[in-house]
Amino acid sequence: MNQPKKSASSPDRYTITAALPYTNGAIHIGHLAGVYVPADIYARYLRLIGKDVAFICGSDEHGVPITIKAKKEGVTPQDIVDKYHAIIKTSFEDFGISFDNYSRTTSKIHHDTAQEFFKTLYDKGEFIEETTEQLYDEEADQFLADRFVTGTCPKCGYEEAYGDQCEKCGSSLNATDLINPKSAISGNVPTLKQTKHWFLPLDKHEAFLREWILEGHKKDWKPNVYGQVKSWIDDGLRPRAVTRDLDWGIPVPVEGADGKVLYVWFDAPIGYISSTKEWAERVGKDWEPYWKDENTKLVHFIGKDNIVFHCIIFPAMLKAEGSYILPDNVPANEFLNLEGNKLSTSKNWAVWLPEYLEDFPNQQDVLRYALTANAPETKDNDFTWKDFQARNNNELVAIFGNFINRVVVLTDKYYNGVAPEPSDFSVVDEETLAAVKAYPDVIASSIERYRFREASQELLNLARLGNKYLADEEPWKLVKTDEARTKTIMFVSLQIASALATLSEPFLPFTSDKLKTILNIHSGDVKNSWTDISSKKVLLHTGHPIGKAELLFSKIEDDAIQSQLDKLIASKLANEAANKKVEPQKETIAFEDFSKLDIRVGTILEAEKMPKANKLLVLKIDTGIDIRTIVSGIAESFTPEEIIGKRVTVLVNLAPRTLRGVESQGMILMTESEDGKLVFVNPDTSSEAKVPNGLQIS
Ligand code: B3M
Ligand code: ZN
Repeated sequence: MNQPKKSASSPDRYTITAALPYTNGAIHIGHLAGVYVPADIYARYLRLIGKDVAFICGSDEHGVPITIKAKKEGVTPQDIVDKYHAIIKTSFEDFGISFDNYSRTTSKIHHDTAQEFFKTLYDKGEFIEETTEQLYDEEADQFLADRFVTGTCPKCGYEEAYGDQCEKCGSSLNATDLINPKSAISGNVPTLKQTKHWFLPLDKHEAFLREWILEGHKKDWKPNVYGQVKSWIDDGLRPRAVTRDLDWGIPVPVEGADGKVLYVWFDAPIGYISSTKEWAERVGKDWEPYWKDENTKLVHFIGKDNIVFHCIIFPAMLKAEGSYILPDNVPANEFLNLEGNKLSTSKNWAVWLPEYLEDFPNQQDVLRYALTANAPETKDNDFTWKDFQARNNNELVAIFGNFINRVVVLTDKYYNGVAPEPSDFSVVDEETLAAVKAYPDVIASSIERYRFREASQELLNLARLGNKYLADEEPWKLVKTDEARTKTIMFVSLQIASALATLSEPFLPFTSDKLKTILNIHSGDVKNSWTDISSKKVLLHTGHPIGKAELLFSKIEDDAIQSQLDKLIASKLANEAANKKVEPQKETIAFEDFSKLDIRVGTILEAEKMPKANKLLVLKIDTGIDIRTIVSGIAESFTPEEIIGKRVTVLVNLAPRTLRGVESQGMILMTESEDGKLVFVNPDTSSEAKVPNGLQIS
């Protein structure tokens, strides 16, 4: 088959993929904000404008983290993936992520598809077969690659880089690149052992990647994505092993590959293809156009740590295979932090979706909205519970919900819930209706440029417009004096409410649904598409009956927010306690040794910084026997001013030592507090008594 050509016109068919989550834990807000909510907004929007969409995802069930977790818990990797696949799939359904198919990479269709793909490249001679020395853990009797090995990143010096990638600088690595490698299984220093593998020669595809991305997508790819890709290509691409010596994964389908499986990053992106096949089979479609027709637009939604795999390795695989289209865009997001700290599964610094739903039942849209309005689109961003509360109370409740509620309540009260007949439109009415008609294009333009934050704010602006219109026109005052004018105002307001019901769907699918039910526009001739809002004269006709008011959003009180913050603090403390490294007690000493110490209470008379030394203070101490100089290494914890006059405990018979040319005649006793701060061993300040020689211990 020939490499398909790229079409410039707006396509009718879209294949939208969202990164396949690793099946070793639940989904948290970082995943939702970075990948799944933006992908879902995009897919829902495209369906609303009538495009043919395949929105594809599934569980990534191979890879080292899963086997490590299984080992730790004493269960099989299959047990782990079965458990988390179910949890993750439910979370996506709960949050309205509208995948057309959610598959898993342990499925037969995926194993077959991935093996076939490998076999095609193998038969075409697209791999280099090579025996090289790889890291090996003698004790565990196992080769170490990917997350089985950590060490220092050769690019940025980060000390906990993995064998396939540095999470600090994003570089993709080979395990043997790591400086000071250490086995994640035993902690041992690995040895080297020969083994045969198949390599994809990325260097061979460099020219194509350069032309396709660096020249072809300079303008339309996000700067963060383009910049990362450019720096990798400029660094020079090297062959990359696509097989591993492991027993969990997809067997390498060629002779002489016993005990070897496909590298997880080789099989996982093929998961997009196999999941599309599974979907097509289920709904009776042909999968191939979704991956091979030049009129299909392929878009990968991912987090920034997956850029290299989606922009370099997978496209090189697709190109080498020859019959596939390439992604049109890879709108990767940056990372979301939580209350100022990096989200972390191992430190339990996260908001997990199942827990969120327990604490905020039926409030999926609030989280979707807060994460979209504050999405890490161009830089890392922080999620705070205060912001979440403000987005809900000040925007969803006070603006969107309030507008809808007033329209529905007043229509019910004045007209028994039936849309009234308007008379002449005023200039304001005409302007308002014209403004409403402009919104679909404004929001669409933001969505099509992957600016979901901006799009969500435009949606809110439409609700603002409605609120302002009602506040300015005051139908509740006019109803007593001008019946005709009141009807017109309510008619216009109902048009705005109707537009909101449709335009909110990509962002707030549950709310949109509820609103359509309230407005009774679920079906029939009043069901409006995205484009109808601009083109139809009337969205909701005179005489159309609507339902009763129902609150779309409710206020979130301070105590609900406080309890989330308390939860986070509790998990931080638990984590610190679990990781606390207490120095073991030193060797026992004899009383005779201790009694040699001459410890007295002194007073600091003077203190100044030692020139050119960050840590040292030069002190003048009144020891009760004399006034002497002591050099103390406490300058990073105390300023001279704050310790002058302080009573301190002094070891006076320590042999003098010269530090930076100053003779130090003794030592101030210090220790560390529970939280690791340097503190004085304080004499009892109420007593003027000198601590006797040898300290009375009884
Ligand atoms: N499983 C990595 C991740 O969750 C990964 C994505 C695969 S997409 C083909 O970060
Ligand atoms: Zn690095």
